[in-house]
Amino acid sequence: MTNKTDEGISELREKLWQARQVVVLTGAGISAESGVPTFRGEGGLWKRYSVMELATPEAFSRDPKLVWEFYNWRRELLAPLSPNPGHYALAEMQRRIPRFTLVTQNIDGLHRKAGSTDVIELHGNIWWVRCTGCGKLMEDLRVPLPEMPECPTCGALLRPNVVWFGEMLDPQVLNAAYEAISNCDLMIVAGTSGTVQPAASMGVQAKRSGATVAEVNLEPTPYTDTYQISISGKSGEILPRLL
Ligand code: BV8
Ligand code: ZN
Repeated sequence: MTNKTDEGISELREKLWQARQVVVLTGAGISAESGVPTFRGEGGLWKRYSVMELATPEAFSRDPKLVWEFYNWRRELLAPLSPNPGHYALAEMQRRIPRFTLVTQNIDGLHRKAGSTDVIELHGNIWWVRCTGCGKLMEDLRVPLPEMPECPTCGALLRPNVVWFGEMLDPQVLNAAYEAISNCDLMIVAGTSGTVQPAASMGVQAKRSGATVAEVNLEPTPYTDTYQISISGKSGEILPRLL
């Protein structure tokens, strides 16, 4: 007897290979099976650190050393981790589906590591730093970074090139995401609790533009009843079964 998950997977697989344009939006849940702590789950970041306190421009201007300690801790944790079958399945999907856009809230860089290209990283990337003085952007894989890393060009303090709470997302990044979302006929929302805006509303926006939206998550989210398809389970197991 096929359970709800099997039914959901076969329904989604059929839609996926008929779709004209596909968008996938991922959150921390897609990296959980790689060993990356999610924000809200067991052992999640939110429990150990008040992310809302630390991932803000106010915290950085008040105590940049503490904020860098937080990001260096995450960089050290992330450095040895690898993509999981969920990341690889999305990279394979991109190779097989002509009009495919991957949008992620994650800053861990694991989608790129798995071979996905042109990933729309809504909240930036923890492996990139930006100069608070001259704005210079560069990838810096050193683990750990110096306590107060300085710009090689102008000597000013560097910051993680991520979007903090209360900060605007890069308008070009946001437009690229909305462009794909408003034109897709299928959107998969995988591994996100749907709590942080503006990413959380993207599935509803796709549905409003006529797309079928499928959610892949371990647990229900505030949007589960809104989406046409909802598959409960691990993204690392479900996404490869769509190929
Ligand atoms: C903006 C980068 C507006 C940094 C992140 C009050 C005060 C301040 C701000 C606000 C406020 N009220 C609302 C806001 C806006 C705020 C917001 O939405 N806050 C929320 C908390 C209420 N948003 C912002 O500030 C954004 N900017 O709105 O600007 C503006 C307007 C005008 C002028 C100025 C400004 C910027 C938000 C970006 C913040 N940066 N990350 C860093 O990481 O250090 S957010 C960060 O948290 C992530 O990127 C991600 O977006 C979010 C975590 O969510 P998830 O990814 O969903 O992870 P979570 O742990 O929650 O859930 C995991 C899910 O996976 C679960 O559902 C679980 O069941 C599932 N799962 C687990 N394992 C698996 C699985 N699923 C499948 N398989 C598995 N194996
Ligand atoms: Zn500089």
